[in-house]
Order: sequence, then structure tokens, then C-alpha cells
Amino acid sequence: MKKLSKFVDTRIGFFVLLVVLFWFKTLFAYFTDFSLGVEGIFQFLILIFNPLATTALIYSLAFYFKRARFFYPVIMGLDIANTLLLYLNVIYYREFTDFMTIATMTGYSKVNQGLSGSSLALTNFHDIFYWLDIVVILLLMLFRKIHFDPRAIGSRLAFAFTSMSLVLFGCNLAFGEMSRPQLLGRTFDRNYIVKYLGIDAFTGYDLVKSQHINDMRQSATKSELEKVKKFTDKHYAKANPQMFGIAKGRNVIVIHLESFQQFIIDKKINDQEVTPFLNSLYHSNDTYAFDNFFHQVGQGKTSDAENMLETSTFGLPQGSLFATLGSDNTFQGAPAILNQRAGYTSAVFHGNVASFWNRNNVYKNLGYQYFFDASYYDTSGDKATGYGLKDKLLFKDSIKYLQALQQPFYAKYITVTNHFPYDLDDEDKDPNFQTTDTGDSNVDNYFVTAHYLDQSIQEFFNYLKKSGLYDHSIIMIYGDHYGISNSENTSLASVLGKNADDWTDFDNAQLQRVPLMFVIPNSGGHGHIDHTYGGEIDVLPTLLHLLGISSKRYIQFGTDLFSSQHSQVVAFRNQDFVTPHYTVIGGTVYDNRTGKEAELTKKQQERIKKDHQLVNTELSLSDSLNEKNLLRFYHPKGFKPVNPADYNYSNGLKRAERIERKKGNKSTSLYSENHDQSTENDFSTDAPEQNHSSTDSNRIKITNPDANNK
Ligand code: GP9
Ligand code: MN
Repeated sequence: MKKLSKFVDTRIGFFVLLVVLFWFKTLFAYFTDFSLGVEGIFQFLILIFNPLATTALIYSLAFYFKRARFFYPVIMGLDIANTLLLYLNVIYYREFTDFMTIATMTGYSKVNQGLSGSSLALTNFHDIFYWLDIVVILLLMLFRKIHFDPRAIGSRLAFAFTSMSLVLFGCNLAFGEMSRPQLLGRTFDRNYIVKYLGIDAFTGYDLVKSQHINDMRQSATKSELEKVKKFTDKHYAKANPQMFGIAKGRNVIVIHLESFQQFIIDKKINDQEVTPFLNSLYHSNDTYAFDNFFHQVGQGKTSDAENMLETSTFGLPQGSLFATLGSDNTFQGAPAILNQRAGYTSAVFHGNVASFWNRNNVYKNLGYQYFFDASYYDTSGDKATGYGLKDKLLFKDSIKYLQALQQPFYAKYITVTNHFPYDLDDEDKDPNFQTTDTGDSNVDNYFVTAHYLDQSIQEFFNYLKKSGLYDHSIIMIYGDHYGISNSENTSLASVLGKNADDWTDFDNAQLQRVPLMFVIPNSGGHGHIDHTYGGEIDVLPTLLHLLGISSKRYIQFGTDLFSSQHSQVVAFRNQDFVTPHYTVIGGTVYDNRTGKEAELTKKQQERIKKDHQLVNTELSLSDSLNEKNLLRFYHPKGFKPVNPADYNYSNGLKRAERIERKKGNKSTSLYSENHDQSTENDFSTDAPEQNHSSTDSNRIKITNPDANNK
């Protein structure tokens, strides 16, 4: 004991004491206040280790102050500031299930104005532990139980401490990247960065990022907006009069098929269709389907797809637009446009935590009125896989929310079960479906989860028909991006009847096709498979036109797929592109008919050069629009800017019910139309989990236990 107190009386001892105490406090926060979703021993070890490096790094700065009367106040000041940062995050997390960004701290973020007056209500008895050590240490110093050490630490030693901490941090980062590749590059979820690197590293990282973003935004001028506007005006494609308004006034149901590629459609394995139900939709004369439709996502994957589909602007060249810019950017997207132009109610149903891809913030800026995330569902036991609630349960357990929405509604379902690594419990597997035997488990399992997804869509459609929603809805179904990556495509080759040995970049590019279908029941039966080339960027203007809403006044980079003026040059995020005749990858031009390098005439070369320029221009103008947040300068006719403060995603059902009551017999929700009877019984599923109690497995619970949303 004596030895210990002697050690604490040295500067190094005091430093070690503060570092260790802060380390423990952080771990305390990790295990009591945050739910970081740690999986497996490796992640657990990283979590335990991660506060150490940054704390040591920050506190070592005090060593550069030679005099005791500077050293002690500085190191205590750093400790107090660091504790304050941790503590504010604890309180913030209790309200938002998220960490504080620089934008929230400085009040820049419009999504949530930092901690509100209700923060006192968010304090907890155990919060004493965050501050107790500091109080005790200050008292011990005051009563001279801890003595000030007058001996300064030499500059070299101080530097050694700093460098050691940096090395430790380097190791921490390396382990984090090992467990979650592209951790910083893609910023999936702030929870992840904290889980792997700790709060200090997260805040530092966010500071650098927000500085960069602020610089970009400040440099923005109106003339840049005009440049963008000029481009999109010039490329606007006017609606096809035969299609314009054919789904006017209907509910819009969007089904996001996770990682679903077009090649699965009509695919037979061991003589069985992988997705018989989707295939039947694909060939139905109520369905307008596209077989040359490409995903165009970058590193933001799902979130890039969502962004393109709902704003008709591209994702960013690096990272996810949702994660990096989505909290503060101005959007003029589908939920707000449909609400303002045609009175639509908007909602998202998704069985993962709300913070993933920063959706909890972005959706408010998009004008989504409801977001039913994992906290609205029972995801315990075997009801969820890695990315959340299993699809069959998502559709089933959403009915009580869906039926409460005023019609017409714009409802988006984001499925998750068909997500890498395509894990599915045996109980969910169809014993009659035999998958491939390629030896590559990702490929083999991919078909199994795709088959499951297909069944879940069928169950949902059965409900839509039974409840009557089907007849006055348009159901848009799309695949967000590839499920099998380029490096695995050779394992897929044999399944596609191709030879893995002569697999090329051309083949990879062709596999970036994803489904796009508009199911429009009772619309004349003119549905067909359309061979037009297009991509995710084109969906919003197409959908708006089907709903009879002109898209002309908005800044959108895509064009209506049904329009005769639609451009069929499909840009990938890395500037490669596909046209009906050529596929251009890294400058190499392939002929689509042969799949071989094309021999081009002068004229064709000119054409391709022009297409290339078009691709570069649209991508860079979209980047400048988003990175500089230029839409804040743009006020299309009748568009009221979205105010994120108007939205709050807790108590969604109660809010919807309040509206039902207020509207009385003018309420248009399905529940009201059904004479205040629930339609939940119209849903039938063969999901085995529905009857399982919540405690039958120890799988990680992704639900936020603090959320009291129902
Ligand atoms: C997560 C889900 C998956 O909520 O949407 O996103 P992804 O990994 O496909 O980008
Ligand atoms: Mn996805």
C-alpha cells in the first residue's frame, strides 16, 4: 500500500493512476450504458483494450509541462475534460442510442440539437462512478495525501510515452480493421468506431472529418448550384404519356431486396427455381420489370442504394453519403416530395438498429415520418440473424404498424436475411430446396437465403391481397447491390454455365445487374420485361412519373426509364460504365455481344468518349452537389425545406393512432377502413420462430433495451 502511494506521488505514478481509472470508467460505460453489440472473443478483447491507447496518448501531453504547478492542473484538466466527454456521450446515448458528433456538440446538426432540457431526466444513480474518482483525487490532493512531485519528466521520456501510446493505438487500429475491414473508410455505424477504437478516437476522427466537410461547404457558391441545375435540366427526360400517372394516388410499397442480383431471377438449381414467387411476379402482366438494370453503389452499399433511389443523386466516391454527410445535408427526396405533392405518409420498416448507416439521422432529413427499427420488434432468441430481424418476421410483425398509417402511404421495407455471410438457421431452411455444391459456402448459402427471402415476399403479398391493400398499391421491388463479390464470381461461373478460367472484368460487370420491378395490379395488364438499360439513379423520376407527379422541377441525375429520352449510359461509381452496346471498364471497351474487347471505328470511339465524359460530369456534379450541400440554395417550386426537428421516431404506433382518432371517420388507415379491426390475422407465415419464447437462445440481442417505443 505504501509502495503504491509512493508510486502515485511520482508523476509517472499519477499518470498511470489516472489512465487506469479512466480506462475502468470507460469499460464501465461500455458494459452498463452502451450496447455495442460485441460478438466473439476477438471483438471483446479489442473492446477491453481500446480505451488504453488514446487515454495514455492524451494524458501523456501533461508530461511536457515541466513545472509541478502546471503539470498537475493540466493532467487533471485533461482527465476532467475526458470524463466530461465520456459522460456527455453516456447521457446522449440514453436518448439517441448514438454517440455525439462534433456537429451535434457545436449545435450545427439540425437533426437533434444536442442534449435537451430533459437531460437531467436521463441521469442515473450509477453516474456517480463517472465522477467519484476525480472528487476523491482532488480531495486527496487538497489534504496533501497525494503529494506533488517536483521532479520534471525529461522531454525524451515524455516523447517516449507519447510514441508508445501512438504505437499502441496503431495496434488497436490494426486489430479493428482486421475484425471490420474498412472500418474508418466506410463508417458503417458510429457504434462500430467506438466499439473498436473508443470514444476519444471516434471524436478525434469525427473532428477531422467535420473540419473537411465544413471547409467544403463554406467554399460553396450559388453559381455551382446553377452549373448542376443546368446539367440536370439539359438531361431531363420527359415522361412517357402512356405510363404517366398509371399508379396515381396508390400506396407505394418499396421492397429492398438485400444483396439480390438479377441472375437469381429464373435461375434453376437442381431443377428447382430459387425464387419461384419473384419469378412469377417478374413474368406477370401486372409487372413492369427491367432486365438491364444495374446497381450503382459505392462503399456505402445499402445506404448508397437508398440514397440513389430516393434522391436520384449518386453516393460518394469514398465512404457512405448517409454516414458522412447525411446528418446535416439538405435532401429533396421521395418521402418529402410525395408528402408535399400528394399527401403521402412515409415510413421505413427495418429490423436492424437505427444507427446503422446513420439512418436515425438521415431519415429525418429525408422527411420520413416513421422509422420502425429493431427497437419496435422482438429480435430476441432465434428471431434475428447478424443484421437484424429475419425477413418473414419483419413483414409479419410490421402489420400492426403498417395498418395504422394514413393512406396513401410510401412504405419502405429493408430486408436483411439475404446478407453476407448468408447464415440461416436450419429451422428456416426449406427441406425441399437443394442448393448448389460449388464448395464456396458463400455462393451455396446465398441461394438458400435468397430462397428464404422469396418465401417471405410471397407471404407478404398474400397478406396484401387478403387485406385488400394490393389493389390500390404499386409495389416496387429492387435489389440493392451484388451479394457475390467479384472475387467470388469464379465460384459462381459453373452455376451460370460459364467457364471460370476465362472469366473477365466484362463478366463481373454484367453481374452487377439487379432486379427492378413495378408491380401495378389492375393497371391494364400491359406489364412486360423491359430491356432498357438503366440504374438506381433512374428510379425516383420513374416512380414519380408513374404516380403522376412531374419530376422536372427537381435536381435529379437519373431519368425516367420509360421515357423515350432516357439516357441508357449507366455509370458505375468508379466511372466505369455500361451502355446497351458496350461495357467500359478501366478504359477497356468490351463489345456486349461478344464479351471481348471491341474493335472500334473512329465514330464509335468518338461516341464512347462522349459517353465517358457524360459519366464523369454527372458523377462529379453530383459529388459537388452533395459535398457542398448545394441543395440548401435550391428552392424548387412549392417545396418546403424539410425540418428534421419535426420528426421523432419513438412511439410511432401511438402517434399513428392519435392521428387516426383525430381524423375520426375521415381516417384512411387500413385499420380504420377495416372498422377498427386489426388485419394482423390476414398474415400467415410458416416462420418457426413466431411461437418461440424470447429466452430460448443466447444470441446477441440487437434490440436497444432502453427503447420503450411501443
Ligand atoms: C444494415 C443493412 C445492411 O442495416 O441494411 O447494409 P449493407 O451491409 O448491405 O450495406
Ligand atoms: Mn445491402
